Amino acid sequence: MTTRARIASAAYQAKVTSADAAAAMIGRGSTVGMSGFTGSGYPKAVPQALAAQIEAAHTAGDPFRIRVWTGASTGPELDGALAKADGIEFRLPYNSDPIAREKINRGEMDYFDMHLSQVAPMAWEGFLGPLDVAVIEVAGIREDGSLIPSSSVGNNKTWIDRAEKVILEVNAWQSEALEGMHDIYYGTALPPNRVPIPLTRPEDRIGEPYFRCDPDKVVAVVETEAPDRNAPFSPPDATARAIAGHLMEFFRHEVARGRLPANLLPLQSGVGNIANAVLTGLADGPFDQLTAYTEVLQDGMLDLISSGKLKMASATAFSLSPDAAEQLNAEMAAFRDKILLRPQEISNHPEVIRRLGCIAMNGMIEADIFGSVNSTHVMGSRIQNGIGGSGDFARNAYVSIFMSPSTAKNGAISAIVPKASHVDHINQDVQVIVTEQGLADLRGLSPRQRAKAIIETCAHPDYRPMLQDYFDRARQGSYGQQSPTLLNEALSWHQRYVETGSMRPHP
Ligand code: 0RQ
Repeated sequence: MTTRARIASAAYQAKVTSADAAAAMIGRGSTVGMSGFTGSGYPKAVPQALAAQIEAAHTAGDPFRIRVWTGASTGPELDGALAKADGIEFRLPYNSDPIAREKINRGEMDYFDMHLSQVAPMAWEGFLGPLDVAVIEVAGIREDGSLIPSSSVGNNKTWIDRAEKVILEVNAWQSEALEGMHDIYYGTALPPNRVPIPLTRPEDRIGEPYFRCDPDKVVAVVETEAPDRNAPFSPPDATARAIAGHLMEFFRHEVARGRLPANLLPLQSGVGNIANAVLTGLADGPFDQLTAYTEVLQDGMLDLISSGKLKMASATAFSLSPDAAEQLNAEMAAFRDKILLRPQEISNHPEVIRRLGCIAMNGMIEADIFGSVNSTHVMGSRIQNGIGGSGDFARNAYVSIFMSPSTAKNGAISAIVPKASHVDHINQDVQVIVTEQGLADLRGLSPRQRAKAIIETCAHPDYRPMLQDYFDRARQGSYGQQSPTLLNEALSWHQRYVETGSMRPHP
């Protein structure tokens, strides 16, 4: 079907224009809410046209920048292009683009890294300020003017409702069979009028398949035919397979003890290669009739659905390698009754996560010996991505799991440290830590017991004696003995890395 045929409403057809003309409608210094979540469903043409206009303005000596809000990370045509043009003054709520990351870490771009479930409520509460323009990718426009969502939902409902002007990109690359896969809930309200979210099973439909949109606000419709762009996953290596193996053993054990049902509980799986490897482990494991209540659907989730092991998955976005995205597009109809895409305030809603009892599995940069986790800041100051949805899930999960290789940078850095250089997840929100060395079940353990379990089970053998020696001395010299810590020495582990590129003792 051509892009034009995807625009069934005559009123919207009359608004079709070029990406350049649409970008020119975005005023200098505007706050722009764009669609997009983990490399899917982001606008591809207008941001690039806007980046070119910003570059020209810089060259002409009359520069301007905009403020960009999204669902989560986007693609090179949005964050990459705008950051390269030095066009972003302020960014929320998540970024994984390397050019934008550099600008943020050089102090040239302000970045508000936030819990993804809180973005839409905070926008409605008015704390984020006004929203001038929404730029939203859709898969089509229906005759009645309602919008068929694209490969991510994210915060689109909120941006469309809150923005003064709306620009739509209709992308013919997106599968037409996406229609019907979305569940857009319009029942949220601000306190004191907030009501319970009526969702008790991952498969429950509580909303409608389309976005409502006031046609008077739509100032431009732009036609595109361009793929979502995501990096491919690397095949699971020995480390990832070992982590997956420890987790499978843990699940088997929990089922045998009657602490988890035989088909487990709704799975949440974070971003990255390790998370994807765990899903591959589940495909080869003994568990059937699985469900997922998660944020993003990676290649491994689709494989689990195809193999019949996963009954259904609820998320807010796809996050697929290019091959998996093309394959899904070709086979979308077969997945339609097994996948639901929801707004991120629902996919990540603490109330729902707690009710369903999700098994949360997220990556980390480092954990300290008491189980506090750093997901965001390398050496406590340099942001990698952001907290994303990991906090929404970790605090409210039935079991909250964090996983990582036990070392980074070819063994020069230990992922288990005396004290995390930045804390995203306090030890009370971290119940299980797993590295390729082993899995530490921290539930019900005191800080001193946790330290013993983490050092003995998760730390790499190269670092275990150093950590044990440190902890033994902290058991003597610490100010208090609830969480024994030698403050200066604990942080010197990170200092050592800054000075020599390694956490090993100075030569
Ligand atoms: O750096 O790219 O320069 O080589 O950090 O690390 O090993 O590629 O790991 O892709 O699994 O990401 C926590 C970042 C892990 C991710 C994090 C360096 C390492 C590499 C990336 P290089 P890897 P992963 C729901 C869940 C927060 C959001 C979240 C993340 C780079 O999981 O962003 O959970 N989580 N969302 O070398 C120094 C260490 C290091 C280190 C790793 N200890 N010290 N550098 N690195 N550990 C989904 C969403 O919310 C969207």
